[in-house]
Amino acid sequence: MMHKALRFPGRQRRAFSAVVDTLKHKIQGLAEKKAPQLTALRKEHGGKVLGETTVGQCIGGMRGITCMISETSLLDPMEGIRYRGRTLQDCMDQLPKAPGSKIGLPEASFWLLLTDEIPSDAEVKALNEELHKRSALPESVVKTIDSLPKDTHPMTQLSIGLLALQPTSEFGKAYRSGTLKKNEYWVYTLEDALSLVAKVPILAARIFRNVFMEGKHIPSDPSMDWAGNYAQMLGVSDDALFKDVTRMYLMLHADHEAGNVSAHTTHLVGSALSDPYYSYAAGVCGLAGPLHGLANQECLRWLKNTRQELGGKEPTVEVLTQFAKDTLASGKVIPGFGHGVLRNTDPRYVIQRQFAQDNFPNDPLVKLAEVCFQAIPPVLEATGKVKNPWPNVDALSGTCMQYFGLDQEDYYTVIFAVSRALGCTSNLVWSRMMGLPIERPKSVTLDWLSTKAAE
Ligand code: CMX
Repeated sequence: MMHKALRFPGRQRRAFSAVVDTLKHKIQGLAEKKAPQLTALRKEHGGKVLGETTVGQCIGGMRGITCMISETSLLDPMEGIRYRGRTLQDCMDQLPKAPGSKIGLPEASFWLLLTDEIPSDAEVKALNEELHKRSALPESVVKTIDSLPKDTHPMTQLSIGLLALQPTSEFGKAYRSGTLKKNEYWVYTLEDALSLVAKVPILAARIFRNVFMEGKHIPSDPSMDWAGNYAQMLGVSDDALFKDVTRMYLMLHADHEAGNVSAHTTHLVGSALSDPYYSYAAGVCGLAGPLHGLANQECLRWLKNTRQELGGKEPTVEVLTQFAKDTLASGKVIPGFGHGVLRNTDPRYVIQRQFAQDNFPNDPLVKLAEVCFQAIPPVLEATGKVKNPWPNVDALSGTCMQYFGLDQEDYYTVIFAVSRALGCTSNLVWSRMMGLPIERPKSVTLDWLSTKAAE
């Protein structure tokens, strides 16, 4: 059931600022428009077959099985992701921007994912002010993070930090109080989503400065936009373009429908009514896998190793072809290439490539990545098994960051996670709004499959 005509609880109403009220009314207004659609789908078309599940899909990671709802974005194999129907280039063009910047603000994409509306400049400003108000980390969380051994991987630290924040969950507290009604779940989920999004860059910057900058921290600047402030807290470059590259990174990685590992994990854990901190901490653990988000770390490592082996020689397609073949022969994947759904060059790669070409085309790693773009797809195609030999989002994100001095590749997936918080938490709000139930797909044994296959 899509929850409609919700009267916002009085005590919550007093606590919310005007911008949160605006967000709630926009989300609720959209939900009311969609409610008849959801009801009709459930009641009149619940038995409609969407496709057959094959033995191959059951063994093969459930590829292509349509079995989940994500309202925030939709992925087309050839065109790439659309946030609420807008391509990423539309988002770059249409979303409000920081003064002097050409990049659509990621926090504006958060608004878009939540409401299906491009926010006005004033709405984004108000949202930023609200996020700043919610951004302080409790002392207990600061202590937890500061006490971690510096060789703990930054992604491990991030998931620990998110779990350390869990006791602040408004959803968790309200649920425990025993008075929370089902049609109020989404309001408290939104409350947590906003606080989590507000705090995650502060937490992520603290981890960076603890691990790589001897624990010397840079205070948050409440006059700045969400991503620009994160960039200045990282403190690796005063170049205004570093803020832009961070904004671009955070806008492009925000959402990729709900079937990928991090989004699906967040969605699955949230379906048990675990609060957004539990759910997204789990999603971050999934993002930390080398076949998913960690590929950006692996990709830069691969490029750096390749450059070292080149020993100052100009990279050529022939040499890179051989390096790619050697990687495959050693049993490893080539990071930054291939995709579970996309069958074309990832538009997120295309936008980053354009940014690099416009701003620092002569950087040695950018030049190397360009040669990779020519050399690697034919090598992957020649294996005869890789379904998409083209570069994905992770092929260039690290290269763009290292140009500005952020060359600690072990940190790259944390930046991905700061961004993905936007999409994953927006999805949680909409899952609770739609009243989606606990997920429980069916698993079978090999013997069961063999019997079925023989029928
Ligand atoms: N290098 C080497 N082999 C690759 C490959 C790559 N970049 N991409 C796919 N393959 C291999 C697969 O490992 C698989 O081999 P086996 O049959 O021996 O197991 C075969 O080609 C078929 O795979 P596929 O159907 O084309 O791709 P999958 O849906 O199974 O996997 C992905 C998708 C992304 C995990 C895979 O392309 C890969 O490992 N890429 C490198 C890691 C990477 O960049 N991941 C980031 C993806 C984006 C993100 O989530 O952030």
